[in-house]
Amino acid sequence: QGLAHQLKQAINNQEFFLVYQPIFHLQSGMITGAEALIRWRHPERGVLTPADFIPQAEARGLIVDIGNQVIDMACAQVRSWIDQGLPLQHTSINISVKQIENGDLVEVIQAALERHHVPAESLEIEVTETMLLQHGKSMVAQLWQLRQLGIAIAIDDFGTGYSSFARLKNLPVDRVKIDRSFISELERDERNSSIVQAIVSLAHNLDMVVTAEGIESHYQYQYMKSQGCEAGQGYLVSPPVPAVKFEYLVKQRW
Ligand code: G
Ligand code: G
Ligand code: MN
Ligand code: NA
Repeated sequence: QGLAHQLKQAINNQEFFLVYQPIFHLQSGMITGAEALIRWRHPERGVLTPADFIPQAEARGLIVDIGNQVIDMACAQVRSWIDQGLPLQHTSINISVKQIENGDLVEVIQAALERHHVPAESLEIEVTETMLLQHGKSMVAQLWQLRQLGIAIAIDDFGTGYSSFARLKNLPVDRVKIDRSFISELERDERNSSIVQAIVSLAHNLDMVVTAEGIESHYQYQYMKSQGCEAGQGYLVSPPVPAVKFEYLVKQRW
């Protein structure tokens, strides 16, 4: 049976689940946020990662249903973390451009927040820089609506899309996530340090906070901290993990 058919079954059988990667405050080392990342517990093939199925789900028009489940699962998890008293500032979810094109993203998110009694301020959405570059008025309008609800907006994979900061300043963006390709090359190529410095300083001038993705070494951690970058994410602290492991990590670094 084809993947599209299996994906439909997976939606009906709720075979998707979320893992969470810690986002840490570089100054204190505390975990202050999470990025929710989808996984598929495939009945025969085991656990699959987004690269194995997200492109097909997008091509077959199934990403909206899947994305709706992601929003619901993430809100349920955030509610549980609030109830446990975990000191998290934000949990972010990745949004596909198709979810925005579908037109009901604002309503879907608002309904999920209400269903789980989650304050909008606890949620962040991640859109890629490429999405922002390619899409027009309707997308920007929806982002403003989400921002008005209190949801934070992050630009994922920043630096790979060649967006101009002139354009960024007119968008409701709260956070820039520097793509991990720049972080991983920091030690090897001097020019990446300049790029990273420029991104941090321009983001700060636009009142945005910065997260460095893919921090794998102490050097990278210290370097980004010295540049005034607020937050980091990467294997140095933890890969994406199940919720229970995530809670343990938060408490360990509290
Ligand atoms: O966890 P992993 O490194 O395999 O994730 C790879 C990519 O898959 C992420 O960078 C992200 O862009 C995408 N992704 C992860 N979770 C989701 C999700 O829930 N929805 C969408 N649309 N993309 C996701
Ligand atoms: O594109 P997006 O930022 O949403 O992707 C997040 C994904 O990046 C995670 O799912 C994870 O698999 C991957 N990732 C996170 N931290 C690291 C890291 O330190 N090194 C590498 N190589 N990949 C990472
Ligand atoms: Mn992301
Ligand atoms: Na990224």
